[in-house]
Amino acid sequence: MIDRLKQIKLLTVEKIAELTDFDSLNDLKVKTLGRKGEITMLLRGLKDLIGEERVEAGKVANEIKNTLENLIDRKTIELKTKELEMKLKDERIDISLPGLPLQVGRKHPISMVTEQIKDIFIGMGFSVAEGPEIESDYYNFEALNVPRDHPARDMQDTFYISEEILLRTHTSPVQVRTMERLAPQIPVKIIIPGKVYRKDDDATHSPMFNQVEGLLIDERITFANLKGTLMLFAQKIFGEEVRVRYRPSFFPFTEPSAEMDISCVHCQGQGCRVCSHTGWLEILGAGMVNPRVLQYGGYDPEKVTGFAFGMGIERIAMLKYGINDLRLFFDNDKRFLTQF
Ligand code: 2NM
Repeated sequence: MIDRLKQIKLLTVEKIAELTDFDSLNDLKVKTLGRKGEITMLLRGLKDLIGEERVEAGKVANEIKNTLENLIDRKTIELKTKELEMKLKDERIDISLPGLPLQVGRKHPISMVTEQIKDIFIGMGFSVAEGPEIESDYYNFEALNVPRDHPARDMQDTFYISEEILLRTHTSPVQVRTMERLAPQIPVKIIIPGKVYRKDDDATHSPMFNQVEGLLIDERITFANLKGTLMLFAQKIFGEEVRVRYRPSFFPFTEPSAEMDISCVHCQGQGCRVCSHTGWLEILGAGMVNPRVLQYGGYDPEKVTGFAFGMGIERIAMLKYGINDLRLFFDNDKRFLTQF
């Protein structure tokens, strides 16, 4: 029996050394030391032995049992440690790996130019006012001296929500609302930036675009005040060297009305493709506020006068930055937007 025990010991020690996984080690433990294991079975045979041999065999069997148990315990720890090491290696997070770059947005060129225009007029003492983009027919047309049968009200040009409600075609309704709110206080000195809507859509017209309009009402405001203010504006936004000229024009809400041109920013007035060989570029409309509009706003045209003007921001931005296609503003292409 002792020989058999020693044989089992040798074989088991060898197997333990070879094992690489936890489950097989457990199997081996059960097969050798378990309730029906080889050593346990042999120990049961002890009762058939007698005297010295029985004592000796019992001693050897217990020694071997202890040795094997120790070996298996040590192997268990060894395998568990290895397993943990593998798991840690697998789950390791490489904190030195560069992260995904955060895409930081930029100010849109239209917002940049809007802010520049606002800054210039704020510098001349104007306040900034804003108002609704969904307007009534009254504020968008009626109070601005655009009568019922005026072509500007045509379904072709305007987005109607109902007979009376529409998307504003200019920011002028905000001027009227501001006059109503302030009258008869003077001065009224405001600019209104904002989105406006017209029902056309081609290479040079978008159904939504941005405008800045301005209004100054006070005692004895003249066309000379208009000219000086807008010339200063042109030189601040396009550069000191720019020249301006005024041409007569017509708007229902101003009388007299004019359009202001600047000397071509591309050829300095020599004549080129950009200015259609005239040397001049139209940049805004303006005029003395029509007395009827002053009355609609609650002001007495016998006591005060005013000037007003309006410009398209996309057009100013295109001329300032040499952009040749209006649609670039609305495409959201970062290659374009990151150039400013
Ligand atoms: C323009 C041209 C001329 C204008 C007039 C008014 C108001 F409300 F005071 F009558 N606001 N804006 C005006 C005048 C706008 O845009 C080309």
